[in-house]
Amino acid sequence: MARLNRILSTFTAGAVLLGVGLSGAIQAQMPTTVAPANAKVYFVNLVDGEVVSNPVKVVMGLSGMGIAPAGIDFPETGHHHLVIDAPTPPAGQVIAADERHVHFGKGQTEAVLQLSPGKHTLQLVLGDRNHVPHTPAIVSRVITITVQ
Ligand SMILES: [Cu+2]
Repeated sequence: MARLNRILSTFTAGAVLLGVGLSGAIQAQMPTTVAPANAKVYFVNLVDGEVVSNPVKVVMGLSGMGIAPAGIDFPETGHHHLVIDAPTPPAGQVIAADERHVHFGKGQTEAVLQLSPGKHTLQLVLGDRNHVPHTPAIVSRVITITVQ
């Protein structure tokens, strides 16, 4: 399986490089890591529409894959990213690192947030060792919470 993943990754990288060359696209495309089709990320302790208070605890769930710290090359693993009030990160690109895109590169599965009062959207996105979403992308549904 690991060997197949490597072959697929190499193929994808070649195809992407060709695409960049032809289109002159400015965005750097990264090779992506193949993920099992049944893998899922999900919010363990928050549901869509929930009303919460600060500090907001977020427990991040993963099934069908394992957690590995950023930088570790191991098949069928990744690390969590929490997207706050931002769209789903694009495929084939390094996930931004800013206040709206939080990386859990040590393999953390819980976070505690201070959010401004009002509505916020949250989404989980698994990233590979290079912080690039897998193929297919392992993303949770977008939930909206209200902070009192
Ligand atoms: Cu990351």
